[in-house]
Order: sequence, then C-alpha cells, then structure tokens
Amino acid sequence: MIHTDICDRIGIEYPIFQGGMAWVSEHILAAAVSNAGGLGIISAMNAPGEYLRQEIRACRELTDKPFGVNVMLMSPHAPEVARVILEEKVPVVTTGAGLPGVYMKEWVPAGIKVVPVVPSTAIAKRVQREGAVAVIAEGCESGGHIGELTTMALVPQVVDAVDIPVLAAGGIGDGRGVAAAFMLGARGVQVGTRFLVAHECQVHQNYKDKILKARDIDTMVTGKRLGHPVRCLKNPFANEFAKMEYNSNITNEEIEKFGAGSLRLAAVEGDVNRGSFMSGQIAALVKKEQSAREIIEEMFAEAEKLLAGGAQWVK
Ligand code: TUI
Repeated sequence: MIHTDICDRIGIEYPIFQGGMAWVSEHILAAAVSNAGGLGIISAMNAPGEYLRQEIRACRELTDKPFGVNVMLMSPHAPEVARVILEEKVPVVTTGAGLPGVYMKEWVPAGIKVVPVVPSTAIAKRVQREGAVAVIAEGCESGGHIGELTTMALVPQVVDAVDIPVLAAGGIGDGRGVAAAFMLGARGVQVGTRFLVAHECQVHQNYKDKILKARDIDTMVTGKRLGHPVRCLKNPFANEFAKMEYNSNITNEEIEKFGAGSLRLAAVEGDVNRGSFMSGQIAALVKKEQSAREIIEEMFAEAEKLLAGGAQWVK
C-alpha cells in the first residue's frame, strides 16, 4: 500500500489529486474521486462565486470525505471565489495560472490547506513561505495552461527547493507514471486527462471519444503569443488559432475573441470543430472508460508492483 505524508496531511487514502479542469471537474466527478480515496477537486473555473457555492454544497451531499476546490487565478471572479471558499470552509484549495499569495493571507489563518500548482522552483519557494502545505509541480506535458519545464526536469528540482511535500503532475496516465513520479521524489500525483473518461465525468461524450482515439502526437500548444500557452488536441479550432498567432495583421484582442468560450463548446456542446479540447500528452495511454475508483485502484496497484520490484533488469 502506497501511503505518504500527503495522505496524512490531506486526510486521503491514496496520494492522488484529480486535476481541477474548467468545465469538466464538477461535483459528481469530485465526489466520486473522494469516495474512492483520492482528493476530488471542483473547478471554480471562470464562473461567479455563487456557482462554486452550489457545487460545494452538492459535493457535500455526495461525500463526507475531504475534497478540494481549484481556483483559476486568471478568472475575473477569483476575489469572490476566494471569499466563498472561506465561507463554505472548503478543506483544501489548489490554485493555477498565477500567484495565490494575496488569497493565502486569508485562507491559511482560516485553516484551509493550500496546495498551489507551480511551474518553477522560485514560485514553489515563494508559496512555501506564504504557508502552502504542499505544492503540485506541473510539467508541460499536461493539458490546459502550462509552464515551460517538463515533469522530468521540474519535479526533482522542486523537491530539492522546498521542505513541504511535492505532488507531480503532467504526463501521468498510468501506474508507470505514478512510480516514476515517486522515483523523482514526489509524494503524490495529480492526474487530469485520465479522469476525463471516468464514468462519473460529466464532460460531453465527444470529448471522451477524442481522448480515447488520440495518438501520441495529437496535442499541440496554442496561446504562446498571448502569454498563456494552452495544450489541447489538434482540431480545426486549434489549427485556426495557431494560424492567427502567426499572422501579424491580427491583433491579440482578435485572437482572444476567437478563443473565448471554446472550452465550453468542447466540454458542454461536444463541438469537434469549434471547441478547445484541452488534453495532456498521455491521452493515447487512456484506452477505456472506467469508474474513478477503477482508475485509482488500477494506477496504484501497478505503481506498487513496479516500486516493490525495483528495476528487474539490474543484476
Ligand atoms: O491552471 C492550469 N491549467 C489550466 S487553467 C485553464 S483555464 C484557461 N482557459 C483559457 C486560457 C487559459 C487558461 C486551463 N488549464 N494549470 C496549473 C498551472 N499553473 N500550470 C502553470 C501554472 C502557473 C503558471 C504561472 C502557476 C503560476 C504561475 O505564476 C507565474 C505568474 O507570474 O503568474
């Protein structure tokens, strides 16, 4: 049984967080992951605080286990979302796409466990000083908004830079990825893409089918010109977005406008042409739809076998 200090600090059985994916990670998926022994996470995405309050209450109807909320710091609603988190006494908060310090000043004294996603050692050290209980070192293999470094390079450097436990994210899709993360010094993992095909995940079936059919080379990164690179599956929307980025006659505002609402189109409408299907590079490892419990149990049974056996080929 793999058990780390992440389990004790957060109050979970398996050291795995389900990534907070905008328009995807709602209360049904989060509760299923928490009930299976991981940490389910509700995405506050770009929505007003009241949306999150309803989601938190609905999650509590389905589980009495700890769960988390992910705050996308670029959201214009982040300040009111931060207040709802305090009012609803959410046990764990993860943050992404920015620096959470201003909100941590209120969350940390209130006893909320804050676990920021970090793309570098400097940001990891900064959030440790500000009171983070752990950090998620996320490599650019992941889907959605990404940093520069790969998981292989980032995780051991963050492990060396901070004293708090580190979870690895980005490129982890099965037990081999979990075992590798532990070898790099991580004490837990965060997984997004694989949970997209969980039975309990409410995303449109077209999204699940695109993940299940994806090949290794089917993701691309758009948005670099705008300062927020995003990894998604190649499709007409992503190709057009990339073409616009290379066209100096098109303004950033025009590109932003073209991208607005595209993730909702993918996740809710299943629009395969105009939607943005954010996905990590391990989509091709995701072969079947399973329950959240099956995903977690399968990943950890495989990781445990690998870690217990060591490198079999070394005599
Ligand atoms: O946040 C994510 N992944 C996301 S957020 C998202 S919603 C979105 N939609 C459209 C365009 C952009 C975003 C989709 N996927 N992952 C966590 C993450 N955080 N990855 C990298 C970072 C990060 C980057 C910079 C964290 C901190 C940071 O600080 C630097 C700074 O100066 O803000």
